[in-house]
Amino acid sequence: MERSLFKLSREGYDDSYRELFLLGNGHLGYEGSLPDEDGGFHLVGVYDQCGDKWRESLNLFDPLRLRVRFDGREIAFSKARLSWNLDYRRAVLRLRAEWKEGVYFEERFLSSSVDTLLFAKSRFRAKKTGRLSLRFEIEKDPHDINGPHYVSLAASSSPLSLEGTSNEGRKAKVSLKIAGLQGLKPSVSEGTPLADWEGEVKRGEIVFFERAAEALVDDERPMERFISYEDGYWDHVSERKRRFGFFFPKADGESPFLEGLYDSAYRMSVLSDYSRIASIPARGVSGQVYKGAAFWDSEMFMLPYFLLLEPDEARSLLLYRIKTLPGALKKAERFGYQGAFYAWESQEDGVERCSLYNVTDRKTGKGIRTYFADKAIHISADIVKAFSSYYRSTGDSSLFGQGAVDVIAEVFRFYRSYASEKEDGLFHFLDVVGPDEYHERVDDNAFTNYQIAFAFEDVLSDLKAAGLSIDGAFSARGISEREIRDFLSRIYLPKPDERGIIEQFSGFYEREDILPKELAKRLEDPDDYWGKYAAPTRVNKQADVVALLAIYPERFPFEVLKANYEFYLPYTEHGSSLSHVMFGILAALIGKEEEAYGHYLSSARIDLVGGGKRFAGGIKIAGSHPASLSGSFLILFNGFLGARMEGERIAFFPRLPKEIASIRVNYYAKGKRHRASFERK
Ligand code: IFM
Repeated sequence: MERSLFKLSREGYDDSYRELFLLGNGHLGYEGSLPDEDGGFHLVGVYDQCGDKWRESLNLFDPLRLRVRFDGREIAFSKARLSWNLDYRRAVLRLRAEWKEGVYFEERFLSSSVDTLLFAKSRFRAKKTGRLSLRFEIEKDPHDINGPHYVSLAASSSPLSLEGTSNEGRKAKVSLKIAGLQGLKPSVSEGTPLADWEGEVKRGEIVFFERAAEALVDDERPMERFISYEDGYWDHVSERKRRFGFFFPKADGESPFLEGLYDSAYRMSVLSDYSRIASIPARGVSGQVYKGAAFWDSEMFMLPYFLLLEPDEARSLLLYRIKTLPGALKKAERFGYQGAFYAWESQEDGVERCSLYNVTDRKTGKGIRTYFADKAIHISADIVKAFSSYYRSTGDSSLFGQGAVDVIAEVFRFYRSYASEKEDGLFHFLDVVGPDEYHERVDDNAFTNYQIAFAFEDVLSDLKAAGLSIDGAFSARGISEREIRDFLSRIYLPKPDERGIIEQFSGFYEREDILPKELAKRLEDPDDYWGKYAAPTRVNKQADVVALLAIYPERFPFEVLKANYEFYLPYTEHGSSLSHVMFGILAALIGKEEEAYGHYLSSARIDLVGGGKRFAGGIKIAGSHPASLSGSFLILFNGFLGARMEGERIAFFPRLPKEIASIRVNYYAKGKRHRASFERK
């Protein structure tokens, strides 16, 4: 294997580099922007609402803004010959910019050991003798989607810092220290903290400098001493090695496979920060798209990844759901139900942030009524399933005693209040949205009904296995084990028909039988919201029944897995990046390795090739895709390697596609680290 696969190199610049060369440490994200252009410094877990716009995560002031002048003339980075190089394992970005006047080199990283610090080390080598001027700034206008978020700013030149107070009264402060230059002149100009340096440079002379920036929220305390780049670097690199060395498997095979493998490992490694209890936003640390909120992506896609590679992060994702139970209780009340109805778009407090008009019409700019917030009820069962997966994978039952049982009991109360008992004596879930969001307000969505039944069955047996009495755990809410079991046994579960196909929801077969390619012709603009057109048809946004089968393959016969994969694939638009993950896992399980490999590449390389939709109607949805990236590892692990939990260990039944020659994966099972190697025969 070539060592260069651990690096991502590109020449030139386009706007997509902001995402391609994104740095992160779970708490912060920093875009791969040019030093003299708007940079993005994103914060996870702190939100703000400006007027009646959507509440979204806060962006911070960019402390690495640098303007270069030579002999009095600005030399812009966009005019330079540029080379970029991202070291995946170290999460260190190097930028080289060359003009006729000189060569600039910058190396930057967001610290993994102290998650509030950003470092940069630079040098300028003059190609001519002349006067070099450098202006360092803390940029005061972060580019927001639904801002502005700061109602007041306080700038200081000593130390260089900028503090903003948000609409909601949160304080965010970014400070900058510059080392290595004599005669720096700090000042504040029109509210921007800056520092100027000027000097004569001879041809061949090199000017060195370093910057350390700190981003603090509210009463977080600043570091007491200046940390040099060198010290910061080695702390960061050793922390990366300790925590994330495990994320990078050793592999051999075709380049697209290896590129996807390492790019996705890198992007997953910049998301975890279990020192804080927060979930991972659907767009990771890449900013405000989807309001910086967490979705079911965390439990159904990312959690299984972290269970294998960093169980502490998986635990943190679940602690976040325990912490946000009050928000889920409020949401249920708001919509007239009991118990816990978790938010479809969840921020730090678990309050539902998904708007009832969550998509806008591209042409008119008007909101389109969507039913994700009030009808995507599977989210609560997804969370119950995640508690079960955590226990089964780690063997750690401590979460049950730390609030998980309350979550499970309240979610049960929610479903009991939502269900409709019909003449057949069964409980039906009517008027819901399943994973395929193009079909809203449908009855008995198969994924939803099965997920509720299976997640509870699994978690009840986990509670038993952990030695907890179910009656004891639920009695405070007046719920008995008999009652739960009776409810579960009477949930309507749509059975496979004679062809083995499970109807996605009741009445699916009556919808217009048309394929996505044909439907696409009805769109006025390729970025139109598909839901408008797909609803009366069989066209699916993403895996739905297929998701159910990929999550619970052992519960269905092989013929059913195969029949549904083949039936639903042609109808699926893959309008969500989540879709290929579930199709990929299932394809591998039914022996279609080559098709699975296609789904694998679509998932693993999505950020590398700038895949995925950039707009849904008038709403920007671009950014990083952690559910898809983590899911690609699940296609590999559960699909190609055929991993299955057997008692205390994971057993493998590998079937590698021809593009993968060999692979050595690391993983956790029951709290212990393991390694397994596979070679294609
Ligand atoms: O959670 C997903 C949803 O299933 C499809 N739209 C995007 C969301 C965030 O990734």
